[in-house]
Amino acid sequence: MSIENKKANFKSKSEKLKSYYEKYSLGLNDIQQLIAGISDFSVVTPVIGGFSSGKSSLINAVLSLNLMPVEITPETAIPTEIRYSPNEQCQRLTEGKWLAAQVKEIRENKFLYSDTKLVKAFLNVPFLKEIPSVTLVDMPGLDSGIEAHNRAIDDYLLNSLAYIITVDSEQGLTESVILFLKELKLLSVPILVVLTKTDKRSKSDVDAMFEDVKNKMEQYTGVGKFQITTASARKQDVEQVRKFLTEIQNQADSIFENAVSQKLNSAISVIEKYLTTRVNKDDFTIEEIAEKEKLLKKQIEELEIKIDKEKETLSSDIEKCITLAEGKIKMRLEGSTASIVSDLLANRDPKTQINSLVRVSILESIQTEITPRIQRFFNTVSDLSGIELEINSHLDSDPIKGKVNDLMKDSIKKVTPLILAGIGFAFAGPIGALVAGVLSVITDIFFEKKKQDDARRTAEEKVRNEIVPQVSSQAIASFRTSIAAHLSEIVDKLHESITKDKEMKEKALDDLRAQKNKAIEEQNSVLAELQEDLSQIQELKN
Ligand SMILES: Nc1nc2c(ncn2[C@@H]2O[C@H](COP(=O)(O)OP(=O)(O)O)[C@@H](O)[C@H]2O)c(=O)[nH]1
Ligand SMILES: [Mg+2]
Repeated sequence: MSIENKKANFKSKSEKLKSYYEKYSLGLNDIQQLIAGISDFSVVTPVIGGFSSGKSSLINAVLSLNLMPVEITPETAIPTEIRYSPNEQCQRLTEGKWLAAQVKEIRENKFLYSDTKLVKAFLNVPFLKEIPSVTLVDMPGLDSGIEAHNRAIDDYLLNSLAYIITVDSEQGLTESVILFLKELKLLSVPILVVLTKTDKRSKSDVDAMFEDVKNKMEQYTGVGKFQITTASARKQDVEQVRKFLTEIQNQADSIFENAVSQKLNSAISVIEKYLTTRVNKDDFTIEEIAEKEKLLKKQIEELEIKIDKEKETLSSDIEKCITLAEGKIKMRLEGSTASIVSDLLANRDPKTQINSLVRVSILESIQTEITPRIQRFFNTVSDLSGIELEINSHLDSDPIKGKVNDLMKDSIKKVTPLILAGIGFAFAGPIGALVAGVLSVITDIFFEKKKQDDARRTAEEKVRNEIVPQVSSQAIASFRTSIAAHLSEIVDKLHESITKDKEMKEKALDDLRAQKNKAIEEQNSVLAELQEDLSQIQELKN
């Protein structure tokens, strides 16, 4: 089945499910979100590499289209999403609003980065038509050194499902790309490394560079974690890149299906629970129902208290993780003193390097320490809710655990780039000033003859005694704030999801009582209808 058919299929199932939600007056939020996400789905694939490494030229060659401006200065590059649509149209995000744009304006690099943060081009060109579920993104250079660009890259870093990395075959892997690779190592997604501009070098030089980059990639991201190929935009030699994108298109199917069927099944289980409660409690007397309702309310109150207690444990656990993360950042920065010093001595701003070291440390801490603790919290809470709220034995084939797990994975995945982006931003100001200060001290000493050893020593001291401690403490402060804000968001979501479940049971009981009071003689036909709806809904399951 093609992905379009799958989308249509999921959409019609979800629409059907929605009509049942409406029929029984259940909240429509989740199901509406599910439906919207189905039509918008795309595998976002950014093209990432150093400034002038040939990203835009590669995209143009792959599309056989003169779309992206080439040879532009790093600070004018704007992230541009390119995707297939039968109806061509472009948009730009300017001062928070989406405005119409023209292909010509993109090509002529008419927008200013200062006010336009993102461009989207929906195009009808033959190759894009072959990869309708993939969104290519032309990114600013990794080493543009512009803080806002770092943030743009962060936004795509963990949200992307595939990556193309361009490496100039005349340059090889640069420091900024290596730093990025270390971040990528922690994710597992398809990666294609492209050695660009091969027409500029002899075949043997290209071969040697290919081996070198391949070995380094294996070292930084791991064997088997990437594909590598060569390309020349000038000679239109980009077949391997097209092949990679076509492979992504083929996988898009299963990526999409996984994500959507999980959500659809969890929406089904909500209404399933509601209808099952009504059907199974049908032979209860009105008094029995009232009693069950009372019990349920009491159990919900008790559960709230227990969840609050678990929240406290979680925040003290997270505090410990933050302390550990601070140690990690310090260690990483200290371990890189020599390379920060060499940046300073060469009068280069070490901010990109520092930023990336901090990001890697934080990402590692989120993945290896914070996530497992949140996981434990989620498990404990879902256990509590399972035991405490068990009303009737045939209700506890409860899919809540699976749902809680998905919810957690989903939340962490969404929140991580936000946390990382927040950190890059927070230490741009004061740390930027600190680094600039150190730079000027160093260059002053450095340019006095015979004082180069002094300069090195001074630089080392400044890095150890000023930059490392200040960067770590500031990064940690913003990490702490950021994690607190996002964590409460995640926890609230969990809370909501558990409460929703219980509310569903409450509502079922309530509606049931109303139904009893209304007309006992209508019972049989109502029951038949409920049972029919239930079996219809169960047939929607994947
Ligand atoms: N000879 C040759 N030059 C290329 C090729 N690809 C890009 N370039 C040149 O490299 C420079 C930077 O390319 P561009 O696509 O703007 O790089 P970006 O900054 O990574 O988007 C431009 O002068 C391009 O003409 C190629 O395949 N062969
Ligand atoms: Mg470019």
